[in-house]
Amino acid sequence: QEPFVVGSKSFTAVAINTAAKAGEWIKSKLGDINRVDTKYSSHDLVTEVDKGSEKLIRNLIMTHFPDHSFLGEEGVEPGPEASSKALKEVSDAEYLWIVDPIDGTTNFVHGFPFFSVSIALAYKGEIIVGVVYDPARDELFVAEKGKGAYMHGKKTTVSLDSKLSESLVATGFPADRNGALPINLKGTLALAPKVRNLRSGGSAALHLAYVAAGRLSGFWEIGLSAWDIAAGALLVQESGGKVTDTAGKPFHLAVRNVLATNGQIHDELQQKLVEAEATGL
Ligand code: 2AM
Ligand code: CA
Ligand code: CA
Ligand code: CA
Repeated sequence: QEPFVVGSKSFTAVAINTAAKAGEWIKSKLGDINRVDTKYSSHDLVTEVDKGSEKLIRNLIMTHFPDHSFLGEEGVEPGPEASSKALKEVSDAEYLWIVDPIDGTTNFVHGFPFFSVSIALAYKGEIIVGVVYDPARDELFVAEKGKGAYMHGKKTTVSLDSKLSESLVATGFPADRNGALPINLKGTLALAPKVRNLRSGGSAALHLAYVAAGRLSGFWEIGLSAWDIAAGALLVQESGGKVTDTAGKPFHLAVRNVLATNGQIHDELQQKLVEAEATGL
């Protein structure tokens, strides 16, 4: 069976249209938020726009593919245990849509224009379509397993940097201030002097798209969930890059600590992260 198409409906076309519609709606709500709620902690925010975007995405996808399964961030209880459990519950789905309705909610709330819509489709546990849309810049990143990755029809390829000292690298500071943040800070401390410079934009999905497009040579973040990473991981792989967990193990949907690079700097970056974790702050 051809996994990309059922009948005449292209999964990728639906993913693109849905991400574009959701993104446009989100953009129209920028600066027009009535209420911000906290989820797990005061660092973990959610708005009506997150929920509305997920509802819009879910409705569109389920209208096209009613027998597919759907995993969206706002349909899951907050916290790392709940997100792992939710992924397990849908792990035997044939077709599973994995959706982050706004990746970068903190940015969205503050009017910092770096956030995205992330939509991935997995077939028997393997990601086959990944779409990340940045509505603020109207940039659309699309990948299909085995068919490459594109930004508005132009093939994306990872950067050629082979030295950390010539690499622009991004990370994300985890919302979990007790476990994950100190680990990330050790990595940050170890890498900041080694790389050309560090960035932290606040949308894991968009950082992964930037690695795919060669704008960043590497990205790592710990304490993420499948909806943050799924689409972006395929973008990086299909652009010639490498995705593992921060321990260097192969990427899969349950990975929470992600390292994505152009391939060239992967082992060195990974080694530095491992060394850093073993040191004290
Ligand atoms: P979100 O905006 O969809 O919540 C910021 O470093 C990145 O971490 C964003 O991609 C953000 O996604 C993600 N993230 C994962 N878990 C989070 C949490 N509990 N609180 C805030 N951001 C989180
Ligand atoms: Ca969130
Ligand atoms: Ca997210
Ligand atoms: Ca989100």
